[in-house]
Amino acid sequence: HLVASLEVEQSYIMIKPDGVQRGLVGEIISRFEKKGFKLTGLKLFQCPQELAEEHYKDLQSKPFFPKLIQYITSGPVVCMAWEGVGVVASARKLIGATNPLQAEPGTIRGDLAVQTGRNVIHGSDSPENGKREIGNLCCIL
Ligand code: 3AN
Repeated sequence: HLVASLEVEQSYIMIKPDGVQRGLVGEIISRFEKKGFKLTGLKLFQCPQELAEEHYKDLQSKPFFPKLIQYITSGPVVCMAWEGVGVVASARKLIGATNPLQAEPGTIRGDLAVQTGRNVIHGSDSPENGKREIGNLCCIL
């Protein structure tokens, strides 16, 4: 359970191919803007296989890993860096639970998604991973 810190942090937020395809980019950016976070990088990007595997390397041994890589590389994603006090934990709250059926109404996944395998958005799970993920994708931001 992530507790919001008082530090200025950066979170890597990525709108997945289903979110882009469904026209949810504006709606999602708007939620982060209205909350009060600062957008410090943004790019539409077609993720190559190798970078997708690096991004999700902690999930390599999971049975759904091949499907996850296939999904994330299936179309363009919107890569973003968002900055602010406690942004990592706060973004996770705005995003909601991994399984959209368990995500609370009012959250992005709770309002806009149904399936875990099509859950619209990614957000860093720690400030360290925020740095790592933005670093990995820095070439593209
Ligand atoms: P979150 O995205 O909420 O941080 P993680 O890091 O556990 O969740 O999982 C990363 C991604 O892997 C999820 N966003 C989802 O797309 C996929 N995933 C996680 N668990 C499952 C599952 N049981 N079946 C299919 N895909 C999954």
